[in-house]
Amino acid sequence: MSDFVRLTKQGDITVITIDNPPVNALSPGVPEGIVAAVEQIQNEQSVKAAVLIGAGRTFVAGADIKEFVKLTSGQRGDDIGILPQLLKIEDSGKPIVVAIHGNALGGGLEVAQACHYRVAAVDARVGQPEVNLGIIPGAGGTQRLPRLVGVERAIDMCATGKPLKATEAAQFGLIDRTIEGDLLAGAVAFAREVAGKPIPKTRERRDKLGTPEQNAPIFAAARENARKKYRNQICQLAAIDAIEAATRLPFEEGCEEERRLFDKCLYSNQSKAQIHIFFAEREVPKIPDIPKETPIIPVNSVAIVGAGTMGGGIAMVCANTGVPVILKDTDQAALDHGIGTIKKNYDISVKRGRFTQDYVDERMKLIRPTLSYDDFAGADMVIEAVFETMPLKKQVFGELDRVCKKGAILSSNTSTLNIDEIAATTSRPESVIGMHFFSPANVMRLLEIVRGRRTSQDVIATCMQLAKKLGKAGVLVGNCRGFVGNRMFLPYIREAQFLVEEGAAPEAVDKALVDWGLAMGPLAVGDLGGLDVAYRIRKEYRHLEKPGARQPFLEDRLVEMGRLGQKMGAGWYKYDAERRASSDPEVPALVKKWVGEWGIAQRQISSDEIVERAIYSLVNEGARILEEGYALRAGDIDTIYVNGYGFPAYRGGPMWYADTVGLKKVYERVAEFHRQHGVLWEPAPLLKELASSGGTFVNFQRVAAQATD
Ligand code: T1G
Repeated sequence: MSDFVRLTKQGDITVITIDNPPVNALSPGVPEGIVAAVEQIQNEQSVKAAVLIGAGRTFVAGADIKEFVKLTSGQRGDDIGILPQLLKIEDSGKPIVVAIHGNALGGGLEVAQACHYRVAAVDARVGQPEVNLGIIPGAGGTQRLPRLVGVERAIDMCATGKPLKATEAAQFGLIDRTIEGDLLAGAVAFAREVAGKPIPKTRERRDKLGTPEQNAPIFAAARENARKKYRNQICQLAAIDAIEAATRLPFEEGCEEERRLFDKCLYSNQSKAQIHIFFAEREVPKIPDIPKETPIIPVNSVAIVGAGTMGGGIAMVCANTGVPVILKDTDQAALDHGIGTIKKNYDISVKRGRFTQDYVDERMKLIRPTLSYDDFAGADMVIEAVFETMPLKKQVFGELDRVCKKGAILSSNTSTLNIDEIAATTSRPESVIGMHFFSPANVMRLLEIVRGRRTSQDVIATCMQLAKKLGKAGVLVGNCRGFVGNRMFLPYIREAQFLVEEGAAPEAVDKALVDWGLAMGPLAVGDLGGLDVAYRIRKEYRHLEKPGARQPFLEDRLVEMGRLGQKMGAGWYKYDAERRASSDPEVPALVKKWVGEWGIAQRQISSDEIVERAIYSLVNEGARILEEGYALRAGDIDTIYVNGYGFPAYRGGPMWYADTVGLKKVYERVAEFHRQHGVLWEPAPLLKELASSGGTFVNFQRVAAQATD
C-alpha cells in the first residue's frame, strides 16, 4: 500500500485512512494509494463496504497546491489530473462511505463526491475554494456537485469559494448524515447499513440538473453578479461556464470542458498571483531569528486603553475569540459611547445574520468597562489605542509600567509613532511591541506587528500566534516611520494628488485604479479616513522630507477650508446623508484656481500613466523597505497590501505585480519619472540592482535580519 494510505479492518468493513500531514493534500501518491486500496477490497469476499477517512486534524484539504507551482513554472510536465482515479473509486463494486472531519476542500470534496455516501462530523466544513487560488475545481467537482446539490447551490459554492458547515451541506443533500461524537464508529455503522444495497453513482444522476429553460436565468444572473463582484477576474466566470457544461453535456464531455477551463485559469497570471498570496500568507509567521520552540506567553485576558473607534473594534476582535477584555477610557461618557458603539456594531451583525443574539450577549459579557488602571493589574496583555500623539502615548505607557504585572505584554496600536521611543518610557522595553490594527479593527484582516529594538523573542512569537487566534493576517514589520503599509501609502496618495495637480480629474485618478483592480481609489480612501489625518502626518513629518522635494498641496487646501472628507460631507467628493459619494463641481474649480496660482501646466494624463505612477510609487518604496530590512520578505509586503489596503489578490500584491511586469521595465519607468518629477522618484537601489541582475523581489533574501535604524 502507498506511504500515504493504510488499510485496517472493522469486521466486514475496511477502513481506508489517508495520512499525509499536515492537511492530507492529494500529493503525488495519495490518489494512487486510495485507488489501490479500493481495488484491493474488490477481491476480498469478507469485505462488505469501506470507509475512507483522513488521519490527523482534517480530511483532504485539496490538491497539493505546491504541485501547481511546479507545473506552471515548468518544474514538472506530467498530468496532475485525478479524474481517472475518482472514476475508479466511483466504479467500486462495494460501497465507499467517506467520513469527513475538519475540512473537505477542493479536491478533497471532489474525492468525497466520487464516493457513494458522505458522512461528516457536525463541525466539519466542505467547500470548493479553488477561486481563492484563481482556478476552478478540476477533478469533476463542477460536474458532480450540481448533480448532488442542484445548479444554483453549485454555482454559489464554486463561484464564491465559501465552504459550508456540514449541517448546511446535509440540508442540500451533499452530506448523507452528520455524526456527533465518534466519527469513525458512526461511519462504519452507516457503511453496514448501506452494504448490499444498489450503489449510487453521482455521475449518473441528472435529476437536479434542471432544464435549459429553468437554468438560463440562473446562469445569466450568476454571470452578471460575478462580473460586478469579481471585476476583471476570470475564474468565477469559468466556474459558471463549467457548471453550465454539466447541464448540457454528458459527464465525460463535461469533464473535458471543465479541464479546458481549469487549464486556462491555472496558467493565468491571476492564478499565479493568488497562489503566491496563499503561500505568502503562510510564510509570514515564520521569523528567521525566532525559533519555532520560542516560549509563548499565555494571553487569557486583554486590557485596552481607549474606547474609541479602534479600541472598540479591537475589544470586539478579542471578545469574538472568547478572550475577556477590560476596556478603559478617561470618563464615563466616553466609556458609555464606546460600549454603545460596540453594541451597535454587534446589532448590525445580528441583523445581517452573521451572529445570533445569544452569541452577541455572550460577547458583551466578556467586555468589562472601567475608568481605573488598577483593573489592569491582572491583564496578560494591554493594547493601547488612544489619540495618536507621542506625549499622550508616553503618559499612558508610564501608567501601564506602574500597574501591569511582570511579564505582561504592553502593546500600542499606533500607526505612525516610534515604538522604541514609547518603549523607552517604561522599565521593560522588552515587553513593548506595536500591534497596528486597521480600521474597522473587527473587519480588517491585517495586523502589523511592530518589532522594537528591545522587543523580546517570546513577546514577538506570542503576538504572531495571537494574530492567528484573532483571525488576523499578522505580519512582523520593523520600526520605521509609517512601518510598512502606511510608509508605502504616503508616496502613493502623494502621487495621486500630483496627478490631479497636473490635470487629471480626481474621479479619473480613482477610476483608473479601481478599474485596474483596487477596491477603492486613493482620493476616496482619503475621504473615508479623513483628509485631516494625512494632513497632520504631512505637517508633523514635513521636516524629514528630502530637500527640494515637491510637496502636494491640494489636500492641505481642502483641509484648510474644512473639506475633511466623508465625516464632513465633503472632501474630494461630496457625500449625502448615507455617505454616498458624488462628484462636486466645486472641486475642479478650486483645483483650477490653486494650480493656476502655482502655474502648474495642465495636460491630458492617460489612465496607464495614472496606474503606473500610483503603483510604482508603492513598489519603489517597498523596495527600500525590503533592502532596509523593515519587511522580511516581498511576500510580507504583498500580504499587507492585499489584506489591509484593498490591493487585488489576483495581482499578487505590489511586489509580486512588479515581478510580473518585469523589474527592468518597472525600473525604466521609475527612472523616467525621476527625470520628469524629481527626487521623490529616485529609484530604490534594490530595484536598480535587481533590474540589472534580472532578479525578482520574491526571490530577494536580505542578508542581515531587521535593521535597527
Ligand atoms: N496544498 C499544499 N499545502 C497545503 C494545502 C494544499 N492544498 N493546504 C494547506 N497546505 C499547507 C500550508 O501551506 C501550511 O504549510 C500547512 O499546510 C498548514 O496550512 C483538484 C484544483 C485547510 C483551511 O484551497 O485553506 O483542490 O506553512 O497554515 O490555518 O479541483 O490550509 O506549515 O509549511 O493554512 O489550519 C483547494 C487550502 C486546492 C485549501 C487549514 N484547497 N488550504 O488551515 O493551516 S485546489 C484549498 C486551506 C484543488 C481540485 C483543485 C487551509 C486549511 P506550512 P494552514 P490552517
